[in-house]
Amino acid sequence: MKTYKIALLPGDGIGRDVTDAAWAVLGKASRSGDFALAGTSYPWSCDYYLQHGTMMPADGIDTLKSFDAVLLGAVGWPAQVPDSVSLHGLLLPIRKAFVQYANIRPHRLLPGVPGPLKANGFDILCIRENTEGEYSGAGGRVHQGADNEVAVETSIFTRKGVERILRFGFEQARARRGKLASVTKSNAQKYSMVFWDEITRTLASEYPDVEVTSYHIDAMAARMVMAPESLDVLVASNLFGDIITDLGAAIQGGLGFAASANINPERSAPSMFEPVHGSAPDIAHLGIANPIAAIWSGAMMLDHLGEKTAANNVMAAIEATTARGIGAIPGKDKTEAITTAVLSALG
Ligand code: GGG
Repeated sequence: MKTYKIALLPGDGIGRDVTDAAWAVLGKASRSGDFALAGTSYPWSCDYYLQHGTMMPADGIDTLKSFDAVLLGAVGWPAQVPDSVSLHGLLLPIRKAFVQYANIRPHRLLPGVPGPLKANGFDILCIRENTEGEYSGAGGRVHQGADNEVAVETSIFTRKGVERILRFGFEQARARRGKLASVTKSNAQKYSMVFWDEITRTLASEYPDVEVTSYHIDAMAARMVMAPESLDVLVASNLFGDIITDLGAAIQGGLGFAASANINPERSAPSMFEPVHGSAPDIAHLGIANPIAAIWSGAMMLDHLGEKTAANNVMAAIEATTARGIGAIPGKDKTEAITTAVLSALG
């Protein structure tokens, strides 16, 4: 029997609540499949930072290398550690070190979930460039505290980075409904985003079966609200992808439903799976966080590991649960009740 080694990084706040829930569901899914999951949990988080001065140990990346996948909860506890420190100390270094350049975020309405829009027939796959762009971490500050203080943050777009994420998007569009929306702001950002548009046009000639449209990020935000059903696959830079996927989460009923996968498509290193939401300190450990986004992220992990039947079973159990109204309305059901319902729907 195949055993997959999974590194569990519950992180902060509700990350811990939802990772426990997802792990219970994945455990049951594996027991009915022909495989096992061996989890090792690491306490890397803002608590860890307060004790050690770093979000993870110096050999943290080396430690994770030996795993088949990473399942992460959430990162951040802004009352104690600035968000920029926690994000750049854990989540971003893992994505970069493991070349998880494709952040995949599916947005669709689960059965029973009352979305905020009238037009509910949508099924969008957002693909966010995950290793460079606006989150490259290149920049600096000078004259700190003085009147002439300056902060500079440079977005880095490489031909290799842009080409590979767009190619990934084209392949996803080809496997879905054949429509790719490339999202930039190339009227205002005349170097990086024009570069992105040029590469999109070049690659489009290799994918004549894919209908490509370029949108500016502001127009895309409006389209996602006004006509989400017109969209299929979206590809965007790190920052734009981060923003439009919170919008995607909102139109699918809330962040509690938004799953994500940080994929290394070449499989040269582990991929990482995490709900889109953050640590939500205001509701941490109250037992009211919706675990569906984390469980769905776990299903994406099973799919990536090649356990398609188990992944489909978990998705079917999530859908059966929300169809019964359990976990469908944000804030209505407890974490435990939703988890129990998904577990029992798994059979
Ligand atoms: N679930 C992961 C998490 O904590 N996300 C919070 C966040 O701010 N993420 C930023 C990002 O995805 O780049």
